[in-house]
Amino acid sequence: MKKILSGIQPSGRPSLGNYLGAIKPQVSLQDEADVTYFIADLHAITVRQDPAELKKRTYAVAAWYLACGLDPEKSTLFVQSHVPAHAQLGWILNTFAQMGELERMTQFKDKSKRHSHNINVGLFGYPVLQAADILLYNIDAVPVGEDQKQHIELTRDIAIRFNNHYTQGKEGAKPIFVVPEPMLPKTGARVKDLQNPTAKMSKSIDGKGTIFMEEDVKSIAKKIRSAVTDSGSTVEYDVANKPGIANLLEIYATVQNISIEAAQNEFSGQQYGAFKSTVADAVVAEIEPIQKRFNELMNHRAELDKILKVGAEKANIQAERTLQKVMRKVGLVPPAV
Ligand code: ATP
Ligand code: LTN
Repeated sequence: MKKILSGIQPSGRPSLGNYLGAIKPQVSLQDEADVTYFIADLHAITVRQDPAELKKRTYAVAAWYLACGLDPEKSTLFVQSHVPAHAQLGWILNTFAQMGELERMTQFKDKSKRHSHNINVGLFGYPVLQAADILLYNIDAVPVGEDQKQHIELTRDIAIRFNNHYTQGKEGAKPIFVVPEPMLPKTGARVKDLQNPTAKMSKSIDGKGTIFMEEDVKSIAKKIRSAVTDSGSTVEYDVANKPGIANLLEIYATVQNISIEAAQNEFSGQQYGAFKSTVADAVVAEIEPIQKRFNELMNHRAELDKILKVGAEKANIQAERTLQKVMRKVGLVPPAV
């Protein structure tokens, strides 16, 4: 079975874009692969966080994935800081990452601009910790958005460099790390802002164009019914000329698990008003039960703690195994057992 892993930063409230573009497809992978998801709290602190908020968001990410159907029996879900090997391998890999290559990382350049008062060493080394996250678990594929491709490339470079260093000239020596592939979303639901349908729906814009997963369903329906469309009257999938309608068709198709073509056929001859109401009802029907499960889980922290503990125990076993192997290769004396 293919081994898949991804990390989710516990920042902000998830939007419908995060759900349709990341959470839903990632959860569905559990039926075809051995999946591991973790909450990247150590990555989150590379920009200043409010401690109480960080704690709440960490639980919330776990609760969203579980509410969306992630099955802790089939998959592994844990908090990054609960598995010390991430930070430990991260340190060792720092010695295999070059300043020059980290300086070229687009995310580092962007974040240094946005947080110019706090360009800390952790922010610079962020991609090395990400490499450790992945390489600890012999991962084949990493489902990520386009923006993370560069980090996966770097992970591959570090893995190959490390493997070569410790196997070169050694007849029959096996590579230490599995070299992972990035896995870009197949269906590629790119949800657009409902008020500005040529821009992506972004969780950092709190307006009428963004739907938050936590939002009251009445408000969700209202936002969809007042989505910007165009002066025409036919429900057609035409991204260039009818971006608002195309966005709603994409949202509908993804929610219903049908093709865009099938969605378009369903609405042929319908008025925009009726179309938007049907999309609103479908989104609410999908989100409402998820919200209910989310709220239940958030009110039962002990339950969440238990699931995350089991997840960290599973992760620790594999992570420790890789860390010990790496320590031996490097020449660090492993602690006696
Ligand atoms: P921000 O708007 O603050 O930049 P974001 O909403 O893009 O944040 P991220 O934390 O960067 O959120 O992304 C988390 C995941 O959600 C990524 O895999 C990203 O590709 C996906 N995602 C985010 N927005 C959308 C969207 N509008 N449509 C589809 N997928 C999205
Ligand atoms: N950098 C990623 C989050 C992340 C991650 C990972 C993703 C941290 N560690 C390991 C995949 C694999 C982000 O900002 N989305």
